[in-house]
Formats: sequence, structure tokens, C-alpha cells
Amino acid sequence: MAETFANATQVLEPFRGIKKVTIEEYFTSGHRTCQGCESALIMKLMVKAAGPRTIVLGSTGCMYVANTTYYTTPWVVPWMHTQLGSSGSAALGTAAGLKALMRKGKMKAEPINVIAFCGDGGGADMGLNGISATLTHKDYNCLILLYDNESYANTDIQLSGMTPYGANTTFSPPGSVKRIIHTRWKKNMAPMMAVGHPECRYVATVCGSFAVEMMNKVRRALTIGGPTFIHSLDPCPKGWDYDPMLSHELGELAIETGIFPLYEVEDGIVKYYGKTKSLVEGRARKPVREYLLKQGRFAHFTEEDLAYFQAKIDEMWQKWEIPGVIPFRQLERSKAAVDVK
Ligand SMILES: Cc1ncc(C[n+]2csc(CCOP(=O)(O)OP(=O)(O)O)c2C)c(N)n1
Ligand code: SF4
Ligand SMILES: [Mg+2]
Repeated sequence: MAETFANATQVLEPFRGIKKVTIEEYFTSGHRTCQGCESALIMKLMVKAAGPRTIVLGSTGCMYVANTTYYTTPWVVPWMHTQLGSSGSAALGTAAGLKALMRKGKMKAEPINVIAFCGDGGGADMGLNGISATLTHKDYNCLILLYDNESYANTDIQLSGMTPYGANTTFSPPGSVKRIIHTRWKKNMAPMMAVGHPECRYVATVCGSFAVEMMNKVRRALTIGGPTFIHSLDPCPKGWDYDPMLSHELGELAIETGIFPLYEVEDGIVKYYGKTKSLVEGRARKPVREYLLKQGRFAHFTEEDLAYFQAKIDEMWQKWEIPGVIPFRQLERSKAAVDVK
């Protein structure tokens, strides 16, 4: 009977400009993240966009540990910690639990946002299976937000599957004999979620340097219905080794160099945003060295390393089927035809 209520989403209109953003905060003082931590900013924007009728679930990592020191917390909304690889199952279980309680009349039937966040270690590495499973369950409304600071930051900057090529981490310190220890390219997380999960209607990338856009994507993700996924790139002064005052600028540079494109995929349609849109329309990308050399984790890069990194980014924009998003390329038709004999 309460079926429609139990699966209804909130009405969250997009903020039309910074002056229209609500002033209420649901992630306030009481956290102990580093100065300039963009992941903390993402938490604040995420829950500001979602509003008071929201439950936040967070897997282990900086955003759990630094946000819930004994007896202090910045969370104003209900909040729960979940195991490192469990953001997907926490989201699905909570959404399913709420729906069941509402259906049985054990709690008031009303739309409640369920957001589970995970780090890159917890989400793109350990918890990938749980997130994938959740994105197949179209009957449950929940958002999984992967905050990507490009390392296992909380345990002292170990490399993850999202650490960029060549970065200095505690697992990949450059040496005099071998300069580049980490030689793998970062996972392409958002498209992996979008392409592989036909029931997931909304996937987006965001960056805290573009706050209104970020909040509006959260609002869209929470209102479209079913499970959704957002990937944010979060400059991390400690792990990336830079002056905290550069956090905002580094976020912008990640987009302007084309390293991290801002887009959304809604019902299979790719829409580019902001500065990424102008890159797609022909505006020149800034050289990757402007972004990389501001960070101590790339201080050992030689001209050769910078050229390699640049070539990989150029490839994303010049050769990919959907620039910056989908890497597949088609062979010429004659060569692509499968020889069945
Ligand atoms: C199963 C499991 N393995 C290892 C740990 C130790 N651990 C706690 S936080 C953390 C780092 C998580 O990295 P990420 O998800 O990227 O979040 P960040 O710390 O970067 O915010 C690790 C390895 C754990 N809590 N649980
Ligand atoms: S280590 Fe990085 S992600 Fe963790 S609290 Fe500090 S700035 Fe934020
Ligand atoms: Mg991390």
C-alpha cells in the first residue's frame, strides 16, 4: 500500500547559482581533517545538497576516522560507519531496510536519502563488487559517492588502483636505481560503473572546485530513482604533498589539463560540464606539467615522464570513442569483421 511512498525520492530542485544555495549545514565543526582537505569539502557539499532527511553511511578511511573522533563529529544527520569494502552493501541494505519498515507500517512512509561514501581504496579497489551489485538493484534509491584522494590516505598514503602513474606513495617511493615504481594507469571508474550497469540511471564525475555543479549532480543522483554513482576527485595536501592553499587551484587544473573530465551519464547520454565542455568544443588543454609539478608526489618526474603522461592524456582526448570518457575504438569495418571460417 505504501509502495509508492517507500520508493519515492525527495524533490530537490537544482540550485540556480551560488546565491540560491541553502545556508543550512549538515557537516559542521568537529572534524579533524587536514587543512585544505577537499574530501571534507565534498562531504559538506554532498550533505548540504541532500538536506536534512538524509542518512549517510561511510566506509573506513579519512572521512570516517577524522570525522568521528571520540565524542566529536561534524555530522548533523544520522551517520553510520561501515567496513572498508562495504559501501555498496551498506547503501543497499539501508535502502532495503527503510523500504521494508515503511511497507510494514513500522515507520512513517516518506522519502529519505541514503548516501554511502567510500574512498578510492574502499570503493575502486576493495569494495568494487559490492558497489557493482548495488547498482543492479533498481528498486532501491541510494547514491554511492566515491571520494578519490588517489591513495589509501588514512593509513599513510599507500597506492591504490586510483593512484596516478608514477606518483610517489609510501608503496612507490622513487629511488636512484628505479625512478618510477608505480607504472600502472589509473582505473576509469565512472565509465566502468555507467557502462556495466544498465539499471543505474545516473553516473557523474565532480570536483569540489566547482561546488554548485557538484551539489546539483548530487541532487540529480538522489532524485532520478534507483541506485546512482558519483566519482569526485579530491586534492589531498598530505598525500599529494602541496601547500593546502592550492587545493582549489589543483582541482581546477585537473579539469583544465583534461586529466579529470567533468561529465554525467544520464540514461546513457553523456553530457559534459563547465570547463570540460569547452575542452570538448575545442579550447586548448593546459599542459599536464602545470598540474603535476605543483605536487611533491611528482617532484621526481623528468621531462620524459612528463611527456609520457601528456601523451596518455592526449590519447584520451584524440583517440577515444567518447573523448575523456570511453576508451574503446573501432577497427575499420573490413578489419573488424570476424572471420567465422
Ligand atoms: C578490510 C580492511 N583492511 C584494511 C583496513 C585498514 N585501513 C583503514 S582506512 C584504510 C585506507 C582506506 O583508503 P581509502 O578508501 O582510499 O580512504 P582514505 O583513507 O584515502 O580516505 C585502510 C587500508 C581496514 N580498516 N579494513
Ligand atoms: S590525508 Fe588527505 S584526505 Fe585525509 S584528511 Fe588529510 S587531506 Fe583529507
Ligand atoms: Mg583514498
